Amino acid sequence: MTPTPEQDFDALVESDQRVEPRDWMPEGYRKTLVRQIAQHAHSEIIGMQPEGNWIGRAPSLRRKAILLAKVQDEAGHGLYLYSAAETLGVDRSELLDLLHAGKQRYSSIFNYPTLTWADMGAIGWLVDGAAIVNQVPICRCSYGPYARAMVRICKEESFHQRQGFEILHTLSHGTPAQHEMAQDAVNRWWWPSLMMFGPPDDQSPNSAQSMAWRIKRFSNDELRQKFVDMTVPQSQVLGLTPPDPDLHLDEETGHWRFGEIDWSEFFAVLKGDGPCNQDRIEHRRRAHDEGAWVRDAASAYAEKHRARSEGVA
Ligand code: BYC
Repeated sequence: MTPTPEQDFDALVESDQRVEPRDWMPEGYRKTLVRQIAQHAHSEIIGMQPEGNWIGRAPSLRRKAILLAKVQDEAGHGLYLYSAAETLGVDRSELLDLLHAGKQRYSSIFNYPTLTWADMGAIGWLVDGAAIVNQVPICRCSYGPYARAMVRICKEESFHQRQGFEILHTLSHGTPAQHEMAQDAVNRWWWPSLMMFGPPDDQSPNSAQSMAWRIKRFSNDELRQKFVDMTVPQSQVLGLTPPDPDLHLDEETGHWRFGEIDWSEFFAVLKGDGPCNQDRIEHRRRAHDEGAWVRDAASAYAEKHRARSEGVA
């Protein structure tokens, strides 16, 4: 008997091959991917704001050039991801409209302010570090375009993480005031970074299905634990202390056990009540409106070339 499209799809996923845009896929699979990839793309472009805030105030030309390049990388990641989403039949402008209308999310982490230069270090070390732990498994996600986009993104995130580590290492080993600034940034970014992995497994409505479809390879709690295990030894090299009195090494399992996460803060940020939610989205909408002429000019230019190549003009 010829297999049904659904059986073909299940067999493809089961055998760890990639689903490609023209393959049949369940509507729920397509919708889940659009939600996750769009949220991921939006996070990259909203994530440019907290760091963009420091480009003009970087302490040296070298630091300024590095930060500028990092923020540009994030714009690039947004573009790869919107392109990956477009292979699922949605349009980038449609996704941006949903973001601007508050109907799609971006990562909770970007609703916190960047108060000092040390925050650039903490974002690189902790936020990009968390992003790597979350995104490396997505390189093996069942949907081909998303998995492939993630390969290059992860390589660039590794540079970002190292530059953040280096900023913090320099500050931590500098004057007492610089050390204190670095510790203060770690104090503020530690818990929100743990929240980036999403709600605990027993409150994560999408995990079971996303894992069955092999969009997700590990659960939120598994990745969070992996991140803590990777990061605590690095904090010791930095000479900085995560702000968690309950953090301890479980000798039996080799895992670093951490204290209770304040999930009420996470859900408040998701609802729009984080310290910077309103600023971030207002800034994004304004940038979009002010950039309309650039999109119009690019479209007119592309149209002119198309007409010329077809011999119309
Ligand atoms: N923030 O069932 P769950 C970067 C939502 S950019 C906001 O566990 P899922 C960087 C979730 O969407 C990094 N919302 O969901 C850029 C769901 O919403 P609905 C961005 C969150 O999808 C610039 C609900 O809560 N990375 O690194 O199975 C500079 C229930 O959650 C968050 C990605 O986007 C959150 N933290 O798992 C520097 C990675 N967590 O259904 C750095 C790709 C959960 O109520 N995404 N929600 O609308 C993923 O891996 C998964 O979507 C998540 C969540 C692990 C985040």
